Parts: sequence; structure tokens; C-alpha cells
Amino acid sequence: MAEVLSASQIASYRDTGYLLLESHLSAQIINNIRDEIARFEDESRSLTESNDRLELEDGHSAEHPRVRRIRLPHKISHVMQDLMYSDHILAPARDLLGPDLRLHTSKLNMKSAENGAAIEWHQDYAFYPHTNDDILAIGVIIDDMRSENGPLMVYPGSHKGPVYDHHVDDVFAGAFTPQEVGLNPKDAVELTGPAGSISLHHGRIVHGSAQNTSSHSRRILFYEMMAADAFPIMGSLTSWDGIEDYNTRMLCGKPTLTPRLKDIPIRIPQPQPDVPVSIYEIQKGLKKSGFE
Ligand SMILES: O=C(O)CCC(=O)C(=O)O
Repeated sequence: MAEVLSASQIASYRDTGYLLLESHLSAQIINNIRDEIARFEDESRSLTESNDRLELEDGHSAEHPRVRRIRLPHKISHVMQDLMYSDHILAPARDLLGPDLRLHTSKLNMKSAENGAAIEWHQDYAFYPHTNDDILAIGVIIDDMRSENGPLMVYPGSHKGPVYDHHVDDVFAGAFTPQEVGLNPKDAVELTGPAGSISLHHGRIVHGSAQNTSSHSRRILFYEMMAADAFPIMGSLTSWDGIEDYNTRMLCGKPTLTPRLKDIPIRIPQPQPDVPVSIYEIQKGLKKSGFE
């Protein structure tokens, strides 16, 4: 018996690999997140380089702070931690993945007005292959997401296809160009919706987002999670500090020591480029943008 999703929403997710739940969160929750973002932007004024909390965009200065990502917001913001453990987030995830869920990571991508960076096309599963692919990301849409401000885009159904090669010159680049693997850009879908909506995308779906050239920011808070019986394959970009630490990442339900194995394509994201662990830096290895 599902908690919040209808049978047709679940069927649609299985078929296309994504869902958008419009106006799922109250204005109060979104305003609280915006206040937290303002606090972190203020904190960034004293920084000249990224640290383990805040990743800075080129051109950042104390007068004009430009943060492109808040790292692990659930660890540094009670507002974003409380939301992560709430049924607003976990009930739809349980409807799709089952009762036992483990956090992979959280991040808040800020695509600032005028020049917020593109995220090149990729599959999350290429970064962190696991023993099965009951893996998804929930995106909390903080600003109205429109065609013009670099919305999240997906290739519907691509979660059932190959795991594409995300390497360039034999080094993991965390991205590929859809045209080069036979995907037709016309098939990509924009996930647009008002602030307070949430997106859910499958760990294997091909997705990305173009540069924001509009005068409106586009900020999304992501919680990425998996069924507790999906274990990282060695070489996966999953932090591993022993089973006790791993189990502190349980979001709900029970951990297990029995991984579930599914016969799915796997590509190990190694060797890694010699850059900071950041999708923006890793993807600089791609020679040609998929958004040109
Ligand atoms: O922020 C976006 O548009 C996409 C983010 C994403 O796919 C990622 O950070 O892995």
C-alpha cells in the first residue's frame, strides 16, 4: 500500500524514470530554506576559496558572493536536515524504493542568475555504481524552475538503457555528449514547476541542465538515496568509513548486511581526474558541452 503516490505515478516513474510532484511543499518550508541560503551566502563573504561547506563560483567576492553549491546541507542546517527526515521527502521515496533507505549524499545547487554553470549530461549511477539500481535523487525546487533559468532536464526512459561511458581520454569525466551516443536532444524533457515542487529521478536516468542566462536564480536542494540493500561497488564515489559509519546514513527502516545483486551494467568511475571531488571540476574534462 503506497503512502503518498498513486498507482499511476508509480507506474509513470517505473516507465520514464522521473516524477514531478507540483507544489508538494509549503511556502513556509521554502522560505525557511531561502533564509538558510542567505545565511550561507553571508558566510561565504569571508572566503576566497571553496571549503568543505561551500563551493564558490568563479568571480566570487566579498561584495558579490557567488556560491555554486552548499555541500552536505543536511549536516550544517537543521532546516535541511529536518526536511530530509520528514515524510515530505521519505514517503514518496519509500513508495518507489521500499521501507529501508540510506542516504548517499545531499547538496544544494545554486544556479545564479545571468551565468550559473551548466551541469553536463550524466547518470548518477556512473558516479556511484551499486549492487542494484534502486537509487534516486529528490530535488526540492526552491525557485520557480522555468525553461529560461536552466531547469533540470532528463531523457525519459533512459534509466532502462545503457550506463554510458563517462570517461574522456581514459579518465573519468562524469559526463558525456548525448548526440555522440545516439540520443536525440529533441527527446529531452524539462522539469519545470513552481517553487515548492519536488522532482524525483532514477539513479540511471540521463540528466543535466544548461547554463542559467536568465535574470532569475534556479536553486535545487538534492537528497540522493538508495534502498539499504544497494551496496557500493569498489571504486564507486561513495565515502566508506566502515559499516558503523555507513549505517549512520540510514534514513528510515533497517540496515542489512545482505546486498541485493541485480544484473545491470556497471562501469567503474576510475581513474579519477586530479581535481577536487566536485561534479563541476570533474566535468571540465569533457571536451565539448552537450548544451552547445
Ligand atoms: O542542478 C542540476 O541541475 C543537476 C544536478 C545534478 O545532476 C548533480 O549535481 O548531480
